[in-house]
Amino acid sequence: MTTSTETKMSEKVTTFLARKHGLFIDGDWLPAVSGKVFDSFDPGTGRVIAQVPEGDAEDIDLAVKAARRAFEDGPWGRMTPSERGRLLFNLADLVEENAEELAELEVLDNGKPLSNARAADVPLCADMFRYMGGWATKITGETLSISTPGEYHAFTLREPVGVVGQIIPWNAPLLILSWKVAPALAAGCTVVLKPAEQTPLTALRFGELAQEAGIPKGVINIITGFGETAGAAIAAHPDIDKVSFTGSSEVGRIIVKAAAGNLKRVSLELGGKSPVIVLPDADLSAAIPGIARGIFHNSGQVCTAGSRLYAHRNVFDEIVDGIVQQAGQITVGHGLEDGSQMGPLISPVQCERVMGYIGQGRDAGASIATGGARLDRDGNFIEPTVLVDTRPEMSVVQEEIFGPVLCVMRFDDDDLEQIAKQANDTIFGLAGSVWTQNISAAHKLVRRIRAGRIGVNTHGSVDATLPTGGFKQSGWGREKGHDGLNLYTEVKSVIVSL
Ligand code: TXE
Repeated sequence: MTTSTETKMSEKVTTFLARKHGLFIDGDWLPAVSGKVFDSFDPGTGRVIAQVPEGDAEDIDLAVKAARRAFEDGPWGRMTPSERGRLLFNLADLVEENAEELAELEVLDNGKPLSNARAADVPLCADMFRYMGGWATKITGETLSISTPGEYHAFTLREPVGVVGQIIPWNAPLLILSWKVAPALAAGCTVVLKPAEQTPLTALRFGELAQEAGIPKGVINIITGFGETAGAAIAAHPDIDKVSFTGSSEVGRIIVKAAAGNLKRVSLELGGKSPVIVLPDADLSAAIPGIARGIFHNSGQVCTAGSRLYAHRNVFDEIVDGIVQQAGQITVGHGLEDGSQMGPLISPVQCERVMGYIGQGRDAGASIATGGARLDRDGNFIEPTVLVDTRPEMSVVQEEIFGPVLCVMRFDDDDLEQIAKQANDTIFGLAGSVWTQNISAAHKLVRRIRAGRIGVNTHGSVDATLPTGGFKQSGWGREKGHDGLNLYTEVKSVIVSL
């Protein structure tokens, strides 16, 4: 029997899912050395949609050797920056040419609504390759004014870090892949990438597009597999020069320890608990939908989600009513269903985790203004949820829930220092937003909030130019923008005696 979602799948996607998939190593598609495979599930139905190889340490080692050869022996290292840039442009074009297939695969793998994958994930992935392709020809050092001019000529070079390991999560698989692969390639590095075990499919399709784009063999290697095996092997591998990780803070710490073995460079994009501050003069007609989008987009599975709302007493009731109303209007459904605006959570485990937090909040005295329950259907669906009467010490306010759950708190005075203090009162520092028409208050708060990205009258954007990353325990380094490129270069000082 075919289901309504299966009938909506295009022929291309159906054929891709049914294929025997391989690990992408040195330009070839290979089974795992162990011969093992694992299932990939559609989070909107809970059904198995594909099987992929279960790579582990042995496969990672083969991939690292291929990446090392490609880095040292060429042709990658001998290509001109403009040739490298052109290959990235080719990749961007191919992502666009195959946009519909990639969007559909992303929906089946991750659960997000097709409209979101079409409007955001896929075009932003193409943008990222084009943006970083442009940087390939603009990687420069500096001429230095050394203290004994005339006797020395001193300058810096920016060189590729080398072989990089990249471990990505499941919440925006294709987009986060682009944030890591595009700058690495622009800088001249070679890559061993591990997608999350929940979402291996768009990475595998991307590997085929990389081949079609003309990226030389060994430059990009893609190993599907689990975190504790394949991921851990990347973090610990002695011949990987840098590891870039996006995921939980807990695993971030494990990566740091493993990377200490050969002191590889580490960049981390970890959890968040981003504050949203609404001052009494805010334009609520913009703030209410903006804040609702900021928490319910991608079912709240966004590291920068605005999950703690601080609203001034004068606007508190109107804001809460407005967001509750918005939440009630969101069509929750399978990502391929017509009109679906919010999909399922990634897995039954994530559903349990989020429901556990809602329960903890209720037990600690929070009230549920809307939502709070699972949907009575197959798949990992939870209603958009708003918790009020939350207090700073509650776990729902302190910890990353990574689901469609907003905690709302009220503040009574106009002291910006106090407001910033509350906003800063977690271990995280990834993002935040301020909603006000008072330009002076906005700028004061921007400087006081300790986070890597702040929106004013918007919760933010994932534009290729905007560096994103964390203060405090939200991570190390910034991805995207020029900073994102610099994560993949080493600075070399050169001094010439004249
Ligand atoms: O993440 P994990 P999980 C947060 C979010 C979520 C929580 C748990 O709060 O509820 O993490 O999600 C790989 N060595 N974020 O358990 O385990 C794993 O295979 C090396 C925030 O899914 O961190 C996957 O590829 N790698 C976040 C990736 O790490 C390991 C996005 C992420 O999985 C590993 C995702 C190990 N020992 C979750 N163990 C964000 N910042 O956007 C796992 N992995």
